[in-house]
Amino acid sequence: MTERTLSIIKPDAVAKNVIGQIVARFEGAGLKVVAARLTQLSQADAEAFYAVHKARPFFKDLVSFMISGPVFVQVLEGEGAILKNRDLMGATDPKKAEKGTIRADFADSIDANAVHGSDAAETAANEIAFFFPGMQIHSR
Ligand code: RTP
Ligand code: MG
Repeated sequence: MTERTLSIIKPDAVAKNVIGQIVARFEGAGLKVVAARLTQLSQADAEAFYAVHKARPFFKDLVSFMISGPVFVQVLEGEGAILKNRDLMGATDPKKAEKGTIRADFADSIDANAVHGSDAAETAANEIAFFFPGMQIHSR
């Protein structure tokens, strides 16, 4: 099934100047970028985006990391895009991420872990609407 998912290249990976290398992984796996922008999240944006984690002990660190520099936000489209993106990303903790995954190759720590990806159909729809509200996104 053709799906859409939200991907964020996080501040650590943007600072390392590897946006292109990460997008190439998506493209190499057959995912297409159908919307994209570089943006600086405010504290309120980051808190709202990661609201599901509000009660978790890592929430404060997560929010301060996500606002520490610009992020590159994209909508990826393709067959099974949600799971495909999660597979390309690798495990949350780069030490546990499989060889050849984005987090194994580009992430430094569980906090600075290079990428975000939606984890299910419902969160993908909500996250796409969060970053690209009311926008007509064209398939390609
Ligand atoms: P993401 O939402 O960013 O794609 O990451 P994920 O699904 O792999 O992991 P999730 O459980 O949703 O956690 C969101 C982010 O919070 C940080 N985290 N820290 N110290 C910890 O135990 C811990 N657990 C999660 C990570 O930066 C993770 O990406
Ligand atoms: Mg998550």
